[in-house]
Amino acid sequence: MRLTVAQAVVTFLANQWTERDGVEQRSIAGTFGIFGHGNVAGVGQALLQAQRTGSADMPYHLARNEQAMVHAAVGYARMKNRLSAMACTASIGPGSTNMLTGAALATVNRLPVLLLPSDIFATRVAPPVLQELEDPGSYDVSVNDAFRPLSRFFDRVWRPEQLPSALLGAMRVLTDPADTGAVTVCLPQDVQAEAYDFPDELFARRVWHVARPPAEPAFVERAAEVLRNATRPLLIAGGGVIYAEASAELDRFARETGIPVADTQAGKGALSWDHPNAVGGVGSTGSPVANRLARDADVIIGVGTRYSDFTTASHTAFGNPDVTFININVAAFDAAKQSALPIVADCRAGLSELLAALGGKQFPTGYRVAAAEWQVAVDQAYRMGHGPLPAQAEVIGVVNEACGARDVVVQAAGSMPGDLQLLWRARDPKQYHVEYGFSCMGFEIAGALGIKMADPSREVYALVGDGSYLMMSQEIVTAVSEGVKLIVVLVQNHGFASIGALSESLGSQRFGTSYRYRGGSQDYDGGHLPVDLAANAESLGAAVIRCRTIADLRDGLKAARESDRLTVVHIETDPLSPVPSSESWWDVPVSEVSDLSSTQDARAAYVAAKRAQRPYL
Ligand SMILES: Cc1ncc(C[n+]2csc(CCOP(=O)(O)OP(=O)(O)O)c2C)c(N)n1
Ligand SMILES: [Mg+2]
Repeated sequence: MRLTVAQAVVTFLANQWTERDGVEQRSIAGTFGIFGHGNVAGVGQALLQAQRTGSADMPYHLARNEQAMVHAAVGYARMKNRLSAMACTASIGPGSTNMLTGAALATVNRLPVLLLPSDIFATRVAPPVLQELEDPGSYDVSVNDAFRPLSRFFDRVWRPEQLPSALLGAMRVLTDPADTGAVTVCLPQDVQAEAYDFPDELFARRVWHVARPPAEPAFVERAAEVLRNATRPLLIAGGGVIYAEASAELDRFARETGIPVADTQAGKGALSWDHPNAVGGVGSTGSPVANRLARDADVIIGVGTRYSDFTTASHTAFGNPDVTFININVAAFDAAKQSALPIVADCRAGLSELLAALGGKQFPTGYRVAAAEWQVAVDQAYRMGHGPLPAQAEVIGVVNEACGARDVVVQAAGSMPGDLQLLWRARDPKQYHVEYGFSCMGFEIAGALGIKMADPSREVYALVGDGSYLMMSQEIVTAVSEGVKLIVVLVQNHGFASIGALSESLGSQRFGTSYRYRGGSQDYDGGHLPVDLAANAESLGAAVIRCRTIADLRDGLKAARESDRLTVVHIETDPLSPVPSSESWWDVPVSEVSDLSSTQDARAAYVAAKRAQRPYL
């Protein structure tokens, strides 16, 4: 088939399918993009031709910012449990480098996205092309080399002959649950438009089977032996449980063994909050119930978790001197963490096999009393009646109660991820979407767009801090133009409640964390700025509801749900409002020497806290 390289890419991608458990879906369901001279006549022409002639089914979605379009693609892939993803086409130079943060975010979160940055001329007839880096020491280096460490697969197609192997390599990594992340195929500007006689077989319908690898029986037997001799095990459910759709197996495992189940940010919702074995989040922003269980546990069963420092409370969460780990993970890299007994397997398969090998072993369920008491504390936080401005915990409570069981909440950075992990009651494995691998400010609205595109049957709530909103809110315009309805809850607290509190706890006196006029001192201690984010959202095409009180918010959310327009619900909260303690810690180093007494005090507390840190060797 004589096609340009770009036409071949589009035709190939339209014919890739993913299959797991007998269900087939499109591997690459569509393409986000922003055109410039690097892709308008190559990939752009190919997408146009596909639409006009019907030669390939590849919907195109015009984004407003390249970083944000990768966030949208990530939201899409996570909602699809990594079985379907989106491609992103960007122009050369800044269009492509704008995708770097999104690439890192995808790879950190182990979520598939296909990035197609445009690249410098392969033929080098008139260098430098507009926006070319020019490395005097190497003519084949371009800005796109910055994608290499951020991508799980990286290739550059200097010649059309290389395209088949590049595309097949890309698909292999995109569809491998152990290896997936950002996949980058750079397309030089001239090569995109170059024609070549591609073999017909390249464009045949291809189905990528997504495996559920079973565990090595010897490892399961050894893990069962360890567990049979345990007295206080705790299971930690990570995002892998949700991606493997293993909630039913986890439920069975928990009910039949009695073992309590804590969750990570990515794993929240793997079991419903009111499951008899659920004890809430574990780690720095986890529930005190889970953290007390973690402190004493003799065996930790980590299922589908990458053990971020928030999960391990920077290696202070597990205090039993004899604690050992059993990890079930599809990725050998994660299964081996904490010197664990590694069960390298699909979470669903691994849980079933381990349960069968346990032979009916049961553990005491006394923790249920504390878990029930904790829920009373959550209720109180939801209704604390804080004033004069409401507390963020109350906002979370109202959104939680407004949400139907299948609705989705989206967040990524600021003080909300911690408050949400502590207080949110998730009822469905796909309800809680907090991007906390990269915790990237600005993910929320763009991510919500991709989530809603992946499952239009669900109401999607993006909770956005004022800092995140100012960093990246322009995808409101994309959502409006695509007819995608979102509910954006915009929480205005005039700066960084999160880093402000962190700064204070580390002796840095909230320096440089508030959005105010530069006042008399050297910090921003003047009045509030004349910034009206609600008006800003309105100007981007959103319907806006301004709320002053929690009662207003309840009414506002009801109106937003009933509307078919993207609606921004704006509320101001008290950045200093309290939440219950997690009884946990997070390692953020404090200056060892300082002339400030606040830093000296924080350093002393830091040194004391670090004593609880363990290597888990
Ligand atoms: C892109 C990016 N830059 C910086 C940070 C560091 N950071 C984490 S939270 C935060 C402040 C967030 O402010 P806001 O969205 O208003 O949330 P709040 O803390 O007020 O809840 C910053 C700067 C980050 N996570 N992401
Ligand atoms: Mg804020």
